[in-house]
Amino acid sequence: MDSAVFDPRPARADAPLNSASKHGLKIVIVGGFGVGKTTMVRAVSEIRPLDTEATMTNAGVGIDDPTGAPGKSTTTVAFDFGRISIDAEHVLYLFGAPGQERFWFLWDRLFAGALGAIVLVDQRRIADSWYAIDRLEAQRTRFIVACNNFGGAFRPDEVRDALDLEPHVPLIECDARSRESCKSVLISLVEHIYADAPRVETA
Ligand SMILES: Nc1nc2c(ncn2[C@@H]2O[C@H](COP(=O)(O)OP(=O)(O)OP(=O)(O)O)[C@@H](O)[C@H]2O)c(=O)[nH]1
Ligand SMILES: [Mg+2]
Repeated sequence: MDSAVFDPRPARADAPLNSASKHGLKIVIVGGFGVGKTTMVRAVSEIRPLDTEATMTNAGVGIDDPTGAPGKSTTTVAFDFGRISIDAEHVLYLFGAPGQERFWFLWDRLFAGALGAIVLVDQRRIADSWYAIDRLEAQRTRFIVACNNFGGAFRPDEVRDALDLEPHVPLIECDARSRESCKSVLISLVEHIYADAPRVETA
């Protein structure tokens, strides 16, 4: 086995859900085609994720737009699903959205009941992220923006301006291939949700 891709986690497909689990929290990873959504779910899930990758064939010519990620041969046609147990009672469920425009109608359904969302951005194709941000704002779903490391050269304030992000929305950098980096993104999202949540006054 290639040591660079060796995963020390034990048999992920066999990681059963803790029987004491009571609270499921849903997080959605969304963004344009080929920004790394499936890669992120795969990197951070404790179970072997469910994915719905289909080979991109000539049948998609003129319908799908593969130009943003020319080396990519498969695309998500429904969604990715992964899981992270936080403690004995709390579990995060991760849903990776499909990126091709013809599947965007699924996004609003995926956002339903979500605690929050991560908008993954490839700095070389910032405009591909506009629709995701638009939908999340329309749905009033809290989100953060994570710039995946494809080697873009813009400063964070330039990306923020290009996305017309509200000042309170965090913008961070990540590498969707790295489990540690994905964990940091999830922690940033949860911190943002916590900071942004209305406070309940206790007597
Ligand atoms: N250089 C670099 N490549 C990455 C990174 N993250 C993902 N990739 C690669 O980019 C490609 C796209 O990854 P996917 O995870 O399939 O992208 P996606 O957003 O799920 O794509 P769709 O579901 O088809 O929209 C894959 O070949 C990944 O290996 C990254 O951080 N840096
Ligand atoms: Mg995908």
